[in-house]
Amino acid sequence: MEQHSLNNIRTIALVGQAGSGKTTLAEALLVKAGALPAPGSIERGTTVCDYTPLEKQQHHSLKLAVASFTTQNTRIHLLDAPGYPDFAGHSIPALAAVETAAVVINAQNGVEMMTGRFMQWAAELGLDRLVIVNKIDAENVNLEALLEQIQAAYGRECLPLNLPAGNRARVSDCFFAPAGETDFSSVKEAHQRLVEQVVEVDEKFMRRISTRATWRPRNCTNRSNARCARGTSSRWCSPRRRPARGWPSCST
Ligand SMILES: Nc1nc2c(ncn2[C@@H]2O[C@H](COP(=O)(O)OP(=O)(O)O)[C@@H](O)[C@H]2O)c(=O)[nH]1
Ligand SMILES: [Mg+2]
Repeated sequence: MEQHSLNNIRTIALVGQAGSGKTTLAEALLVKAGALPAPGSIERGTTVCDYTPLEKQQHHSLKLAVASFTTQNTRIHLLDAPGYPDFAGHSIPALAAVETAAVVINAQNGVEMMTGRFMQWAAELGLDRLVIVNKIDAENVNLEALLEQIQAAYGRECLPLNLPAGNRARVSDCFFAPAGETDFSSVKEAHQRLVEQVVEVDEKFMRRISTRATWRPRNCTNRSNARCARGTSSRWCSPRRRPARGWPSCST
C-alpha cells in the first residue's frame, strides 16, 4: 500500500447546493487521477459516491461518501456531501474532518442558499475555502456576472484561478501555468491579482517569487498604488518589509 507523509495528504469536502455537480465532479477527479477508467453517471446510477440503491434510484446523494486518489505524489481524500438541507446532518460533520471546504456553485443558478450556509460554516471552523464554479457548459450562464456576484457575497479576495475560454468550452489556467485566451478579463490580469494577493498573505511564497526576475507587483509605483503611497499594508512595499534585492521599493 502507498505510504504518504502527513505533508502529502489533503482532505477536501465537496459541499454546496444539491444539483451543483459535486458527485459528478468527484467522479471526474477520480478519472483524471487515474483511479477510475471512465466516469460513471448520475442518471445511470454508476457513480462511485452515490452507491446505495436509494441514491441510484433517486439520482442524488443522500449521505456522505469518501473517495481517495493520488495525484502528484499527494493523497487526496474527497468527502462528497449531500446538498439538500434535509441531509445537513450528513454534510456538516464532513467539515469537521477536512482542512479544505470546496464549495461547488451551479453556474446556472449562481449563489444559492446552501452555498451561503457552507461558506459560513466553513469560515466558522477556520477551514480553507475554495469556490468551484461548475456546469459552466450549461445554457444561460453568465460567468462574468457570476464572478461579480461571488465577490459581492464573499469579498473581492475571491479571485479566479481559472477563467473560461472558447465560449465556456474550456478554462485557461491563470495561476500555476498562466497562458491562453479567456472569455472575459485576461490571464495576465488574473495572474497578477492572484500573485499580489498570495504575496500579501504568504511570506514563504513571497520569498520564492522574489527571486524571479520576470514578475513585478502590478502598478507598484509611488503614484499609482494607493497602499504603497500610504506606506501601509502592502508587504513588498512597506519600508519594514522590504523584499529581497531586485524589487521595486515604494518607500524611496
Ligand atoms: N451540463 C452539466 N451538467 C452537469 C455537470 N456536472 C453535473 N451535471 C449534472 O447535474 C446533475 C446533478 O449532478 P450531481 O453530481 O448529482 O450534483 P450534486 O447534487 O451536487 O452531487 C446531474 O444530472 C449531472 O449529470 C456539468 O459540469 N455540466
Ligand atoms: Mg451528490
